[in-house]
Amino acid sequence: MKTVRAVTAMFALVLGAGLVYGQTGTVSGTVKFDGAVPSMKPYKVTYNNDVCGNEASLDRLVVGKGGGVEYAVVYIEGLKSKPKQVSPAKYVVDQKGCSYQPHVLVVEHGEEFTVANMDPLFHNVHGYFASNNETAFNIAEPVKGMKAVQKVRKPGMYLMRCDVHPWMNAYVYVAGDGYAAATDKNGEFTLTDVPAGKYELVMWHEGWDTKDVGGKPEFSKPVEQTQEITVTAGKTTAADFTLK
Ligand SMILES: [Cu+2]
Repeated sequence: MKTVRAVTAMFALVLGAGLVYGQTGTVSGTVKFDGAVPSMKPYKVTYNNDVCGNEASLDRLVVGKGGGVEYAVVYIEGLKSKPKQVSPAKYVVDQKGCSYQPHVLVVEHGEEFTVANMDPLFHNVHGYFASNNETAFNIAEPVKGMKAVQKVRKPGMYLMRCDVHPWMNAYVYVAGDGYAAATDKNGEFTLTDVPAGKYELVMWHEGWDTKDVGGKPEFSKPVEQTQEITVTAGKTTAADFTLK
């Protein structure tokens, strides 16, 4: 076992491409909801019910066992780009049953992502810069099986909505430097290979208040929290956030 580790370490030294082995650490923690979780009213679907069902969840606040908040995005700002992974993940958002899956996607290094239509009906994927609500992209996907590849060069948060089904909403966070993660169903996140140093860690949550404006849900402002962290080489720094 020790030999394997030593060999792995040697390879990391050689393959690190300028990154000296041992000078990075991990940041890991949770986003939890404190107190009674507000109940989220489902959206009443009045057409395309055969595919979309009769009610749709807006997925604005998803809290699991123990209060863990899914779909928060945690990121570090102001780092140089993370070394590319050997085999980069494929980033895909499916439209299935008139819902985006996953609800929040983190795309690293400005890679492209794919939006796929798994439904036998027309979806129109309308992407907005979340910061100012201006259109970033607009893709019609009239047929089941259609896939559109999006290359987003500007890092930041994007909101996707469907022009046909107003309840459909999802977020894509394009992490320019690669140090970002979405929380899982336990509210947990992990950022790996972070160079040792002091940083501002940001937690972003979309916010959960909605207002019905002529049948289209309008969303409240996102919640953002920051904390200072110190990343130490070879260690894991704990960082927890609380929503209430
Ligand atoms: Cu749609």
